[in-house]
Amino acid sequence: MTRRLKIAVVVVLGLAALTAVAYAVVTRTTRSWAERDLELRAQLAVTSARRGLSRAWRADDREALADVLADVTRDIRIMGAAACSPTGSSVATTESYPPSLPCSRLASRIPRSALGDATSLEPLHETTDIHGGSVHLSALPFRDGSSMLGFVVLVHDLSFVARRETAARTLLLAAFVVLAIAGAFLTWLAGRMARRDWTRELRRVLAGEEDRPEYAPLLRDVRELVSRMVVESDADATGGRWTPERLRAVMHQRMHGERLIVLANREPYVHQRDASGALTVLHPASGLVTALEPVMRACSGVWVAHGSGSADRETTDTSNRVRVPPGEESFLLRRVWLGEEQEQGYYYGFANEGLWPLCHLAHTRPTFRSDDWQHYRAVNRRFAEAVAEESDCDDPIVLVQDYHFALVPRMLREILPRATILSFWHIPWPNAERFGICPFREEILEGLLGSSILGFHTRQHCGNFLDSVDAYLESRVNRAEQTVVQHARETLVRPYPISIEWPPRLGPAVPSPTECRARVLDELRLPADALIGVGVDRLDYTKGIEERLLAVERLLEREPPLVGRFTFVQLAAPSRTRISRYRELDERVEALVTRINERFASGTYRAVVYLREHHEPDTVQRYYRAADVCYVSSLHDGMNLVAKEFVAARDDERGVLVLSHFTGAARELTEALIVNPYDIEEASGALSLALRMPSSEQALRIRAMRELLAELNVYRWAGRMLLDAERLRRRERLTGRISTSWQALAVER
Ligand code: ADQ
Repeated sequence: MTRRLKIAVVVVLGLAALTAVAYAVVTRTTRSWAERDLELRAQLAVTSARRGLSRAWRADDREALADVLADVTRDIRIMGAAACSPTGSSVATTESYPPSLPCSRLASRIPRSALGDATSLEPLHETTDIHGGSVHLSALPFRDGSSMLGFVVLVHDLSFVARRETAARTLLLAAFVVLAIAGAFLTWLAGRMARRDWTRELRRVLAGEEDRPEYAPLLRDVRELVSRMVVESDADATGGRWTPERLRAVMHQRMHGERLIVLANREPYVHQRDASGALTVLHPASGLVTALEPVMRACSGVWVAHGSGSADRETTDTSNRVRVPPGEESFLLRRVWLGEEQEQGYYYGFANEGLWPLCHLAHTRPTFRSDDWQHYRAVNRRFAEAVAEESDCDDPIVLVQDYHFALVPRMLREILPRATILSFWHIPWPNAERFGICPFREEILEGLLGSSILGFHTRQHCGNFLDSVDAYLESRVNRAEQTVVQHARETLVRPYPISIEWPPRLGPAVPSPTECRARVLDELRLPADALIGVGVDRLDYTKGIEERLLAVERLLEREPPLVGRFTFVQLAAPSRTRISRYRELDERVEALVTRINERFASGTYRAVVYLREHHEPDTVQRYYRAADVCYVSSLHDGMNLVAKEFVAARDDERGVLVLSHFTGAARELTEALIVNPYDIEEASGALSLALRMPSSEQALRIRAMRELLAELNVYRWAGRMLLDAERLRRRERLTGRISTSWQALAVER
């Protein structure tokens, strides 16, 4: 049944019920009015015939009495009348008086006072049925002075009441039909007029002739849709899905082949010397690197990052540069060196003990120290200068990445006022109230507003940022356009949900899912029919690793047959271990794993296999491809690329993703089993469901998610930002609005 039909049925049923109620009320009221009317009429008829009745009754002249009664019954509604003695014997009746209502029957029902004597009779009025019809009878005591002669009975025909009721019912129904038609017509008319007015208003607002705040959300959606359509139409121009080739073409055709400069704290390749002294290259466990590295391979350019590896210095040239990826060498990595104290204050202190917990709702208190802030500022300036050194023109395109560099956009704009600065905040942005607890909030906001475009994963994070600017800065926030104007310069604030490369770069080195499974079973000494769950994370308190393990424990508790058969493998790369909160998490996870394993121990069986170390991409892929279920349980996460990587790894269309509602990914991967990670019962239920899910359903879900990832890949993420930047550059060039104020500001300094 369609929604409209349902509404119509409900309305009709409602009207019918209303009519039935109204009908019952009207019938009852008409009847009681008619009865009351008859009682009064009976009283009146007897009173007017009182003299004749008294005379004939006293004289015991029954014939005369019958005549008087016959006079009374001349009223056509009175069927008959009778005069009865107090004891119930008939004194006189009219011819038409119904014999089924003898005086004797009525006498016993006439109410009397407690005295019970003949002087105490009281009137009786009632409606009764005779010969299939309804009559109303009134038995009225009749006295002559102080002596009670008896009672006079008047029987009224009630068929006129039935006729009145029928008339009232017909009238009521007609009134309802007329009202319903009139009501429907008026509603339709009002709706049409309202729609016409609304459309006119909306057109005026869209044309910019009127400013109506209540239309702001709608306008924002329309504008975003239009800009998305423009991007999509650009897509058609160069063709289909976003690929590395298409991204490269955008750079060459639209950005005139200008080289891209990426600034990120983490470098994509870390050179290390292992214990034996051999040189190794490590791929860091970082969502940012996972996303940005394919973009750089496609576009080339230079990646500016902190050189953190033990062999980083010896592998760079005199300008602190090295070509990467090893063997491919498609872009440059420029390393910036930081002293121990600087790294401590800027990276561990301000970025990871201050901003990280500030932006994640994961119950860890942010710590802000002014020393850390000084280091953060100094290091941001250092990186801004390094980016400027890497720039070979005065209007480079710079991609500033993440919360480590909130001040860089403004610093860079002071050095290069014409630069196109695209900043992306990889973690959530908190609401204004929470952001307000940061003692350096104004400087951070001002820093970010040096960007041409500022991107977040979700619309909600964009909204939170605009609210924060509104609350703490002197600036003009345009919510409809999603822009902020400060120092006569505009920053676009937009959602660009990040993703992974597609097609996934599994490469020949990664064996088939069957081989991966066989290898994992062998490595972990598991039986052939084992069920495998997997979790892959940096060891971070935002990832909900403890909650995940508790859900595994609960699963085994509620489903004992899984004990000995289900094993959960947790890959956890140690992260930020110089921070006490991370060391504490490390200990707690270790203790939890031990407790769960002891609880379900039998023979060599371990419920949880905890692989606490960094793993190279091949190993991570092997576990993704071997697993029956992957559980991503973040308590709060910008996007979470592990969820997307798992789906990408399953080209066999098997495996189930259980995904926390609090990740950006949950908005896109809706075919995953979405759970609240805090709700251990719900999460363990989802794990159980995942392990029992038929392979046909697994395939349907994974296929749908893979199709989505093929469309919304990281090349599209970068492409959309670059196309927006290109439009901005074109507009600025055309209108000559390259900020003079910033130039002036730069000269002043
Ligand atoms: P991260 O917090 O790093 O990213 P995520 O997006 O899940 O989180 O990426 C983690 C990456 O590290 C994945 O590529 C994963 O394969 C890898 N990894 C995890 N554990 C590993 C291990 N033990 N060994 C080796 N590799 C491991 C931040 C934000 C996210 C956002 C990304 C990208 O916190 O919300 O999705 O940036 O914007």
